[in-house]
Amino acid sequence: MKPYPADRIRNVAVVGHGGTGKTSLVEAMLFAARAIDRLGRVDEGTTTTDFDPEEIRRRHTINASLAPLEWKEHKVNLIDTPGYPDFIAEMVAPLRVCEGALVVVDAVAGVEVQTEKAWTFADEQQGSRLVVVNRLDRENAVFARTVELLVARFGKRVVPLQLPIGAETALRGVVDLLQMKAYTWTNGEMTVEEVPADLSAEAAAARERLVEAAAETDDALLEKYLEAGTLSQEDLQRGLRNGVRARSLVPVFCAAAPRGIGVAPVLDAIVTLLHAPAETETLIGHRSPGGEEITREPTVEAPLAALVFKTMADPYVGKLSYFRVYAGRIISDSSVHNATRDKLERVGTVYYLRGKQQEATAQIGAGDIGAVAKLAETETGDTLCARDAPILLPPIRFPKPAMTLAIEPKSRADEDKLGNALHRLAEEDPTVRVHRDAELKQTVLSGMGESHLEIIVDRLRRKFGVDVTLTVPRVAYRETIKKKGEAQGRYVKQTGGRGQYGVCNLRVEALPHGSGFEFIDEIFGGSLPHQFIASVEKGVRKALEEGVLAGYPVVDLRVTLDDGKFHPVDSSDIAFQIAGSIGFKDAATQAQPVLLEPIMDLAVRVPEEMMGDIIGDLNAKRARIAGMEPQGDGTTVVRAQVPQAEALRYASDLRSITGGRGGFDMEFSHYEEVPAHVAERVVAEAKKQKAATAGHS
Ligand SMILES: Nc1nc2c(ncn2[C@@H]2O[C@H](COP(=O)(O)OP(=O)(O)O)[C@@H](O)[C@H]2O)c(=O)[nH]1
Ligand SMILES: [Mg+2]
Repeated sequence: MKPYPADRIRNVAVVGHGGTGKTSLVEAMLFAARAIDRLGRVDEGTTTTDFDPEEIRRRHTINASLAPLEWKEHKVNLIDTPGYPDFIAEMVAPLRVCEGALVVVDAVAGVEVQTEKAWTFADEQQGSRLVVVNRLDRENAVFARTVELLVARFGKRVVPLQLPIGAETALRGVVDLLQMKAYTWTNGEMTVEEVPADLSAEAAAARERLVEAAAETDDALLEKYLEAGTLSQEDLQRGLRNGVRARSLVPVFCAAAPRGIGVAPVLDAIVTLLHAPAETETLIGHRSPGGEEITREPTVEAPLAALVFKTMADPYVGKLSYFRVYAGRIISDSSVHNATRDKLERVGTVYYLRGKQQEATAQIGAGDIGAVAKLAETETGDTLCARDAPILLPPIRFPKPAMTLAIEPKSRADEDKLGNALHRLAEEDPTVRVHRDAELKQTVLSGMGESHLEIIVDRLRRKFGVDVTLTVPRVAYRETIKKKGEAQGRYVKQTGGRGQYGVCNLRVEALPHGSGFEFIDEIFGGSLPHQFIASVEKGVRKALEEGVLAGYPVVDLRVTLDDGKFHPVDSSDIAFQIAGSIGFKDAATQAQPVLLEPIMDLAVRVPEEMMGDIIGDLNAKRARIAGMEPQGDGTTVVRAQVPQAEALRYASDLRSITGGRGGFDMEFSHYEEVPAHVAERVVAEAKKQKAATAGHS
């Protein structure tokens, strides 16, 4: 593809709820623009942008992918994105690097959860948007009702720019309210016609609404409109464009993507209504994090400023970094400065990507999007720039992982490869975190939800040949004591040869939560030499690692050594360690040992009408509700403290209660005693586990 200057490029993220036809629309646009010569189908796994084996198998998008095309002397960089909350990172990043968004809505389902999320993220990025009401050829599809729903949710700035001709399977085309022309499609071929007579009154009324909306975008236009009662065609067009760019107007289009209906007019609108990278405001970055502000013009002559917005791990070619150039250009076989890491990067060949297809090019200039393989240091969100003109672009704000599961390798060979493979995958996906928990002897994987984590498991197998299973993570229980206890620890063996001799008297008592462990030496008159006192303490500390109740670490107690006996020949460090350990276990057993569990601070944000269900569910999870705060936007934040053991799958539970409308934040607060009936179960489980592992070895 030939290079395009920044005033002839349009970058557009195609976003919305899953199943609304985004991938089909992207495919249809590629086909309409002759960028591909065969129209692929999602249901056949043959589309350009759902090329990944996981996407083909699941029949839905998981990864953002690029789909550049040429339309009327312009280059349109479409980015197809997934519409599922688990893969939200793949929508957030494209919205960040595109000036515009196509929000695709299903003509039957209307505004859905991910439609709202996409809208909110587009608002945050201050992106212009066009709405496409797709799947209008389906049964029960009603354009007018979908528009009503959109207006009710997103306000009066949402205005139809088209009306459908025919409905459901009889859908034939669209009326363009700007040109007052009809476009119809037969076998994908478009014909321009007069507006059908039976639609002319409706079309006139809808056009009036559009003219009004366009007039309201600008005081001068409004004045003209109020004087003349209408707007000239040029003024209407200008008002529309300004409104879209200022985000005070969001035009709505009609489509049935697989049949080509409405596809070409959407491409026209992308070119005429959305702004070019060259028309964006001067780019602002920083010299260093939080440091001095610097600006950069969006031209190819300016020093380089580019943002890496996606990384793909590939076991063969290594990693592929997707970048958006804001200023200057990235040239094949050159070097650039990574301002985020303060490192020089060797750049090999740069590519244009279309789905999985790579096309090498000499350079990628301001406004355009491309990819490069094998950057050594660079990760998603990093800024690449000219070495002599450093600039740091604002990072991409990804949502925090919401769900954590433990990951277990199936075999020894899998275990060996796991660490590296996970590291590569975490590099690829900014919403994945991997953590090795030494205490619980497990590797935990955090992501956005269960299907996200399942996909990572698929990727481990397919890309790295590592087989693992996912399980609910273990909970880091603790043990403590509630009373005092006293015992003598004896380790005496004096039959033949070198003997063992160690005796110590220990007292244990509880300390307040959070105090940890104290060891007090109350030996008087040298009844034990110093070295053996240290041995006793060592033995006690070792015993603390595995409590008497269920084998969890013991905390918040004081152990006092007040007497002991030793033998001049048979006593040794090891004998006193063992005596200390035995003494501690006996004393602790008498001191009413109890189990402690981690308690989490939880904040859940949900629509008000779902509050009852949320609180009911939290009560069933042994939570304590701390408060409810209405947010003034129809949602309420519920604050609660909940035992971690009950909330390990909260991401899934919340999603099923709210249909994806809820969000939450959870973090560790403190440890608390486990209620007796729950503790019994945990202790029994721990004993079973221990017996099982003992049986294995
Ligand atoms: N009837 C009809 N089906 C469509 C239309 N667009 C997409 N589909 C189908 O809807 C399903 C989801 O489409 P897809 O493009 O994967 O949606 P995405 O999840 O938004 O990317 C697939 O089975 C498509 O064939 C349409 O305009 N009309
Ligand atoms: Mg898709």
